[in-house]
Amino acid sequence: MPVIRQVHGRQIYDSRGNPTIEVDVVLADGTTGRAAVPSGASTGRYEAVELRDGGRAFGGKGVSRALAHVDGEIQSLLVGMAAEDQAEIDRRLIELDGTANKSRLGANAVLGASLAVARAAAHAQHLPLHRYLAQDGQEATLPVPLLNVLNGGRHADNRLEIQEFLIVPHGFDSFAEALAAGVEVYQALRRELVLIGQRTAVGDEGGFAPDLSDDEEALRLLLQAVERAGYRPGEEVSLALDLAANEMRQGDGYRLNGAVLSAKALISQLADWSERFPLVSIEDPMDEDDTLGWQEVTAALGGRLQLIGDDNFVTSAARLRQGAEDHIANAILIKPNQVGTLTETLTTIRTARELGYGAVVSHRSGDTEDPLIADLTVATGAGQIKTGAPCRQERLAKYNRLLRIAEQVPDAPYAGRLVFSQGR
Ligand code: 2PG
Ligand code: MG
Repeated sequence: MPVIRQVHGRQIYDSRGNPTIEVDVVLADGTTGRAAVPSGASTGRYEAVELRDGGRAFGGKGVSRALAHVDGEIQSLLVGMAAEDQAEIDRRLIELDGTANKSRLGANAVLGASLAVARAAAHAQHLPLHRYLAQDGQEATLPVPLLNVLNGGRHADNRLEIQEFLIVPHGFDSFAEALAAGVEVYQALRRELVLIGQRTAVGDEGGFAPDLSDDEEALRLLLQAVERAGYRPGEEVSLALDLAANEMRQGDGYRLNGAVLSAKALISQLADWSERFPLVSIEDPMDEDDTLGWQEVTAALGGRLQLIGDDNFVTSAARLRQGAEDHIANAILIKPNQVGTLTETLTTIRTARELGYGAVVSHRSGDTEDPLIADLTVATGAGQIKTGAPCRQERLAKYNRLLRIAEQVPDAPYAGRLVFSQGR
């Protein structure tokens, strides 16, 4: 395998029009690998740190300091190393940074380099990235898409407190059929919104952002859209939520529909919804630091719903292990930029499997045309991907990439019935 000859970062712009980083890695024989870094809005306090410039330009979101690290220290470290030594490269990157949260070099700088190295190595081996990333013995699996079709919270300028209302087309035989169903439900939802005189403008993740004030009405609309599109709710298409409850926190409680609920009252509300709607999964039902609330919601609903930890686990294997000890959640959201290297991301997915936790690979609300998480999801057999509505090309880049991958691995199973048995 040819060694790394050059590492170069450039400023590009993400789907919200904020600067972000793209990195090119060039090997001695001219083979290249490129990767771009996404960026969140409802970020967890424990995430690895994006290095931003501060100051006036781009509202402080410039990335010139992070880029200087890519072309400087990171390039000096990586030149001469073998691109296929991913684990060693990531170990050295972590060491070079020297902080617990990658705040010196910036997790954006480190992740861009880490991912671009993997792409270069895959190209050098003439393998599609999902094949190159496949871990020993891990069979490719096409994931269930969790499509965020109604946006609220920090992702839209409406009154919905809950950040994401998702549809989950699990009851199908292939990824292509499942995605097609997701697309049809999305279009049916648009027609429903027009009928009730709501706007059909979309939020950051391509979901509609109608000016509803009642979060339950959003669930009703989703259910109606599933039915109008001709699918059986709960059997073919189910529903999911991401509360992103950090953002709903008010004092000791949670803001919902103009009231402030205790954790207990919020859990009753979620339990009630899970009986009246075909809900299969709830992400971040509690604040990242509300361990007690998390324990209560897991005890109450963890037996029948997937409960995903995002802001509390931040793709960290150590935080996930702690969560398992505390009996919190039964699944983890996987966002490579929350942790900062590819190797740590893979380790966390493996840890989830060992602990019997589900793993849902995820985009960020600010994302790019880079579809890398599609390959990551297939390669690791994670079984679920959350990458927005079937709208806005930075979201479709991932879904479309999965359609192409599905043709390359015709024998790979679709995870739908494996992950969600009927209604779970
Ligand atoms: C989330 C993500 C992605 P953000 O909360 O799960 O949907 O949002 O990237 O803003 O953290
Ligand atoms: Mg989330």
